[in-house]
Formats: sequence, structure tokens, C-alpha cells
Amino acid sequence: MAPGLLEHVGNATAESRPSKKIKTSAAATFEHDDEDLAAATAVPSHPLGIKPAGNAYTASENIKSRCGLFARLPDELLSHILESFEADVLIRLGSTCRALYAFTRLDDLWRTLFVSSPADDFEWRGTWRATYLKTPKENVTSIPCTNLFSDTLYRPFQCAHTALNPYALNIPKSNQIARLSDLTYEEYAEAWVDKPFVLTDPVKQWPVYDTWTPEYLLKQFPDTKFRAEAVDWPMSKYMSYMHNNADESPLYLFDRSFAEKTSIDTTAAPQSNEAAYWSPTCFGDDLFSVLGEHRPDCRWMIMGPKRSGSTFHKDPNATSAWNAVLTGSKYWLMFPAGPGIESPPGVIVSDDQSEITSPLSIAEYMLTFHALARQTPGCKEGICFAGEVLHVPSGWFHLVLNLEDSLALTQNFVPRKKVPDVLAFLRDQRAEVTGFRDHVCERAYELFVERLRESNPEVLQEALSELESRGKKGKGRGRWETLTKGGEEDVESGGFSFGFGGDDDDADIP
Ligand SMILES: O=C(O)CCC(=O)C(=O)O
Ligand SMILES: [Fe+2]
Repeated sequence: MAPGLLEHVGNATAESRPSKKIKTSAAATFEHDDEDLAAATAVPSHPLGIKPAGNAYTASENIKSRCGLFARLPDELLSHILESFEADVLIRLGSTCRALYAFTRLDDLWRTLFVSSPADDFEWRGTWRATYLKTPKENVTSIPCTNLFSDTLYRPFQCAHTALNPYALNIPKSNQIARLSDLTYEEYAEAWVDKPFVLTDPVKQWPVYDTWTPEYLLKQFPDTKFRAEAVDWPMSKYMSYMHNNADESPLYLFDRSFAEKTSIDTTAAPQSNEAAYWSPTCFGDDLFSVLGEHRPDCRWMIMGPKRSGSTFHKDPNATSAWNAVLTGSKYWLMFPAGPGIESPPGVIVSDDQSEITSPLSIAEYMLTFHALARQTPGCKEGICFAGEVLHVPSGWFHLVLNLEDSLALTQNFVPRKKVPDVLAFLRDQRAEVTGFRDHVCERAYELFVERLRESNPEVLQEALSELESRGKKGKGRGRWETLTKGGEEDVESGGFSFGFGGDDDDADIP
């Protein structure tokens, strides 16, 4: 549909329906007719009366023309310039005319102001502007701005009010992520290391399942600060934000120190009385644990409102991950990656695959690319419900959308079968190695080799042999190697060294 033709058709009626319906169904396919979908995707009218730019073609006037010199600026440039203004300037400018009032009300401007100087003594008031300016509800103005036509102003509102749950409906059979009760380690290693899947059983054994809910965390830790993107907020403040915001991309709580903050023991033996949760046993040993104190952060508690989530990315350092939903549900859209495989539609990947840019919000992605993504070879989709855990294979792109307010735990790990991929990543994509502290990034490959040699020599040997055979086949030879070790002939002539078996030159061991 052309943006200019978008007219608003009353309130979204089915916004809350799909999640309930989804929850009762074990399989991730639902029948839904087009009429339901149209109703579910209806967007309410903009509270200030702003309309998409195309509506200007049939309008008798456009109040942007009354902004003086500002009227000459394209909307995007104007809103970009406003990003550099302080709050008092925005307020004064916004009181000069209706169009500038509308431009200076864009809530993302106020989110940036708040986040750049977060206050401790704030009360969440439903919008970033009201929160930043401490405006009581009864004093919040809403001046009609009819005859203002701007995609820059309308699109974020449209994205924030488009129902997203319908995008998780009617998953084509060939795209569906496998759903299994559980797997043995042997089954995982043999057939599932490179595939996404959902396990429905293991999380239901965890003590935190059924105990941990957002409400429980609020009760137990109201004043404990948790990390939510660039801010640390007490749980009580995050919960009031979670229940009352209209952001296009809601602030997402992603805390790597949750275990310390909630005093749970992550070292306790699986299924022991002390353990609050444990890695599903099918994933086997996590080989990154040999890094000990140098290991990058590997566990997070994730909490966010419906519509929040993660835009397309790959997990760091070629690690695999599991993501267990304690409450709520998550829609996953996933794509494999690798030489010769196209990146997902709407995701820009540099030629050497080292830089990934996902410029769109989740809502914008759904509106613009979801239909195409669904038809793209390799696409996998599924819903992970409360009490279930999803496997993210090493190197896979994934986008995650919370279909309801959700609480999840995630852990990154390195299964034995993926040690060659992780070694290749650490060795060949050094500029992309992340998460290590104390300058370990530059020597992460050497450190991992050394630690594996000490504790799991047979795993290292197997992985290096695998890498060597990939190298000989000319596969997996990354940009780093090409740039630092020269052309293909060097591999054959011994210029290419793994630092193993007495050849210590490569191993800059700490
Ligand atoms: O639950 C989510 O939003 C997904 C998190 C994720 O992809 C990650 O931690 O890497
Ligand atoms: Fe991820």
C-alpha cells in the first residue's frame, strides 16, 4: 500500500487476540482469514491529526508552510536538526506554530534527551517528554495539527500502533521451526547443531519456571537496578514503563548481572537443590567455559513488553545460544548464513560478512520486509512459548518479537561440534571479536587454543584438523588470513599455521 494512501480505520480491534489464541495451540500454525488480518492491522488516528505525506496531494493547505524558514527543510532533515537541540529550545520552538509543535513533540527526541542525562528521581509518565519534563498528566497538551502531512512524523506512530502479532500467524509449513519434547546430546550433536529448534520439556523442570514472573521480580527486587539498553532502572520503574508506553521500539531490559542481583547460583550442579535453572542437557559441555575468568558475558535475563524484541543480528564470536521463555511468548524469524548464502532481505552485510547493518525497527521490518522474508529460501519461523527453549545455531541471523510481555533467560555457548567455527571466527574475523575484557579481544584465538590444549586436547586436535581440511579446500579462509598471510599458495607452502603441535609461533599465549 502506498504510504500516501494510508488512512486510519479506527482502533486496532484484534491486537490482543492472537496471543491468547496462539497460547492454546501447540503447533505454530493458525488459520486466519484475510478479514481478521485487515482488522488486526488497522491503525488508530494520530492524536494530533497528522497524516501521511501523500495526503497532501488532495489537501487544500499544508501547515508546514507556516514554519518560516524551517518550512524549506525536508521533514527528515528538520527532525534530524531538532535532535541537537536542548529541551528549552525545543519547547520555545514548539510554541511558535502548530507544525513545529508537532515536530518538537516527536517522543524519540525526548527519549534521547532523557537517556543522555538519566535522572534518578524520575517517575515514568507514559511518554519520554512528560517524564523528562515531569509534566503531570492533566497538564499534557494535545493541540490539533490538522493539515500537517508528514511521513517523518506519521511513520513512527504507524509503526508503534500496527499490530505485530498477525505477522506470526500462518507460518508456511516449510518455514516452521521444529518443535521437539527433548533431545539427547548424541541426537543434538548428530543432527541438530546447525538447526534451530524448540524444546518443550526441559525448562518446565527449572525451579525458576513458574516462580519467576515480572510480578515476582517486582515484588522481590523493586529497587534493584537492571540494565535496559543505555539506562539502569529499578525494577519498579521498568515495570511501570513496560505497562504504559507507546514506543515504536520499546526499551528492552537485557541484564547480564541478573544472577548476582537476584542471588541465584549459576554454578550449582544441574537439578541440584541449589540450582535455579541449568542448560538443557542436550547441549553438552560448553567449551567456552575453558576461558574461565576471560570468558565474555554469556548469560542474560531479558524482559520486555509486547512489541519489544531484538532486530536482526548474529550472536557474537560464532557462539550458539539457547533462549528460554519463562513468561510470555516470542516469535522468531531466522536465516542461515555463510558463503554463497544471501543475507536476509532488509539486512545489509558487507562483502566479507564482517559488518551487519539492520537499520529498521522490528515494526518497520514487519511492515516492509516480512512477506519477502517469508518467501526467501532458508527462512525459519516459530513461536517459543512459556516453558520452552529455542536453539539459535552458531552464525544464524535472527529477529525476535515478543508477542506478549515476556521474561526470558538466554545463554551463549560453544558446543563441541562448533569449536572449529568459533576458532575460525576468532582467528579470521579479529575485528569482530567482541565481549572479551582487558584487551583479550586481540588474542582471543590464541587464548582459546591454549586453554583447549590444556583442558581438552582431543577437542582441539579434532577442531584444528577440521579447520585444516577446510583451509585446504579453500573454504573458511577469512579476510584476516588473506590479508595477513597472503594468497592461497601460502597455505600449501606452510605459511599458514595453527600454533599447535609444537608450532608455537602463532600462539601469543598470555
Ligand atoms: O529474546 C530476545 O529478544 C532474543 C535475544 C537474543 O537474540 C540474544 O540474546 O542474542
Ligand atoms: Fe541473539
